[in-house]
Amino acid sequence: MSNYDVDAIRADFPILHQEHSPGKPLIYLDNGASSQRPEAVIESMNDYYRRYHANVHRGIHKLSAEATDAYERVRGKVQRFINAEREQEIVFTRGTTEAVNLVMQTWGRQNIGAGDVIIATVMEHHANIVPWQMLAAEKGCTIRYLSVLDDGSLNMAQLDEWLATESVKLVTVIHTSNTLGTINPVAEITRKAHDSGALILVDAAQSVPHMPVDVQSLNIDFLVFSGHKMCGPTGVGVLYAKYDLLEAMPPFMGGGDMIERVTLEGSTWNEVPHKFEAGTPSIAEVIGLGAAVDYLEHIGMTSIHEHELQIVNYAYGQISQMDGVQVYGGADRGGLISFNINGLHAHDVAQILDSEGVAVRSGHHCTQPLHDALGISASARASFYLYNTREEVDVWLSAVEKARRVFAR
Ligand code: 7TS
Repeated sequence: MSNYDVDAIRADFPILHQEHSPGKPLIYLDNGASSQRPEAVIESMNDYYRRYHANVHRGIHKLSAEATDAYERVRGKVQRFINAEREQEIVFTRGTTEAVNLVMQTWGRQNIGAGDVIIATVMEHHANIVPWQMLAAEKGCTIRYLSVLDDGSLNMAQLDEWLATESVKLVTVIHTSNTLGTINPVAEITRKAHDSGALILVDAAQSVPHMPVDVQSLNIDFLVFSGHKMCGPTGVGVLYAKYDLLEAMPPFMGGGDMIERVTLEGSTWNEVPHKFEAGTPSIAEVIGLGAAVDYLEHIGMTSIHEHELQIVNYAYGQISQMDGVQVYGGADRGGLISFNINGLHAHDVAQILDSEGVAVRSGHHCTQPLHDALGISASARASFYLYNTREEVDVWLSAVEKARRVFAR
């Protein structure tokens, strides 16, 4: 893309302008775990703390009104960002993990019982497996996991079969795999789930930060993501759910802010979405998330996605040619690559790359069942974002090549 100015984007991120060690620039390729923040996000939080910090939803005074306005404005920004129909469909959580647990403990407990089936996939992050396992232990429901084919795609024949033969209440799927990079066909999966009367929960932790996601055109029931993977702060995430679902769901946590009236005998609940936001929320973090949404929209999610595809297609083309290097997943992918070098543990690979200034994650990336299915215990992963460059990919590739030559047996 001619008008995508990666140098200008990099200039917005203070953390990127440092040397990892003398003579070696920092090359940050661990965006799947957490991205970096532009100055505008950091500054928005500073500004709140310096100028108008007060609690939200409880004060008449000026600072509290200003903080409440800023906090609630972000709900509208997030609504527009994912094209939700109503602002009230946006619930702020601490992150993706908390959002999945919220759905499990409220909608799940109310709607799923013994004999019911939840369809998930082998490539889910633990955050979208463990809560459902907890529900299954409590309710006696069953979880079935779609297997992953050699090209990194989901076994859609299993989906058809289980939807036709089982009492499926929920289909839940990772949108972009944080390990394989696969972008799953969420529109098709949603259509099939709905045709058989099931709802869908999409784990969008690795998609919303990287490409346009439109919950209305996809017709998604529940969608979850985290602020810290999309240039925002830690400690804030989003649950999107259709309004009628939120209305019917019981509260998640009890406490201040989520009530309408409390007596010693009992309580009634505040309206949606406040019913799900008990206690003082992460105010600065929500404000920072709003600045992150502004920042990403200013660049454009389509442009960011195209930039990442250029980077990852180049990177994949190069690394998949290297002898003695295993790459997981297919050629068609979002902006990340998990790999192993024969004869080296992934942690050693990450350490060697770190000594070259290149930050990658190693381990199981919270996808142990997927690693089991791949027959490995760990992998190294380079995950790209809007500020990464082809030159950085080249440094990563030569560090991988060096590790392979010098250390692999
Ligand atoms: N779902 C997916 C797809 C993820 O990639 C992650 C975090 C989560 C859920 C959990 O998000 P959290 O913000 O609630 O922690 N993934 C990773 C990763 O790939 N490496 O470190 C964290």
